[in-house]
Amino acid sequence: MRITFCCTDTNAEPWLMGLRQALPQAQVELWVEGAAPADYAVVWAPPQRFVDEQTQLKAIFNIGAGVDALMKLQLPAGVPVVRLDDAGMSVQMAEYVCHEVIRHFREFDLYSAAAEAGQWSYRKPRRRDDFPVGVMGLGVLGQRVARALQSFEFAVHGWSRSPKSVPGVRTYAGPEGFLDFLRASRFLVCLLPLTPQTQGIMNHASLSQLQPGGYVINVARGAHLVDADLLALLDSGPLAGATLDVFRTEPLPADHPFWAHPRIHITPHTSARTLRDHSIAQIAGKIGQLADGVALASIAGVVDLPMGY
Ligand code: NDP
Ligand code: OXD
Repeated sequence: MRITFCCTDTNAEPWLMGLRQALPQAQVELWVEGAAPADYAVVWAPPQRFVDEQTQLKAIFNIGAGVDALMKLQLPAGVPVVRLDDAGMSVQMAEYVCHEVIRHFREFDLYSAAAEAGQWSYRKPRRRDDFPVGVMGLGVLGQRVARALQSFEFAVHGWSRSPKSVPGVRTYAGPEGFLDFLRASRFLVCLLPLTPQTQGIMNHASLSQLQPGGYVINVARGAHLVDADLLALLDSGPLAGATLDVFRTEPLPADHPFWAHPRIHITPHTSARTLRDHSIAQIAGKIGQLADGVALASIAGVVDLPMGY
């Protein structure tokens, strides 16, 4: 069995070593132009040339949860794409989102500023009920985040494409449920895949529907957000702040207004990192299953190509 590895912006060597250890029967090689055809590919944002050349693939494994970079390519018909299914990311995402929700709700930035000024000053406690959280996307990561927020007794609302039942979460689905979902939310957490339907979904019209003092947390993809609309709503008043982990251009350009905005918190696409060991174990397990003839339908993380996620 041959496995080809083609991951942009990734230190290949430890992945190659890990895959070789996990699949000793396989020949695992870094892709170079003109390489021999492989049975399986392990990729992150490969070039079109890669898929054009690798014509005998039985499956493509993406070393991330989001497949938007792959969906921009002309993929060969009939070759399944398998994305990471959690692989240690959901707990990181839960930590990150809870941290940001609690930091804002408890006004910890103001306490830090007071401490820096040597002031011992109390703030009036805010009512948790006034800070309902809306989670857009109730998949692997969204549901984990919703569960974590519930443990801090926040009211959690969730929105997905198809109707979902998630214990303790008030759920909404499809375009018809979107307005009610937004109106029920003060925090808005984006955990949607980037598809033609979700591109630019956080814009002036949608963000204006959040409850007063709305707070945006984007941990999905930069293109979900219309940057200028967020800035306008922060500066004109209805939105209180935003935490952004993902951007239309990454790294975020030095002259982007987000950097200097006093109510925008920025992290460098780090809310849930791909954990190499977890990911290799998951991918190797699935390659083993496919090689043993296990049906694709029973493998978690197979992408619905027409849906784009
Ligand atoms: P899933 O595929 O498990 O979940 C996606 C959810 O979004 C599903 O609930 C789905 O609905 C919903 N959805 C999709 N399209 C629509 C739509 N048009 N309208 C409403 N809801 C929609 O993905 P994950 O939870 O694993 O990951 C989500 C995203 O998080 C990834 O695509 C990636 O971009 C991002 N990510 C970011 C990371 C970071 O470090 N910042 C790390 C990892 C992932 P339904 O349930 O009906 O299918
Ligand atoms: C992912 C990411 O999609 O890290 O996994 O953004």
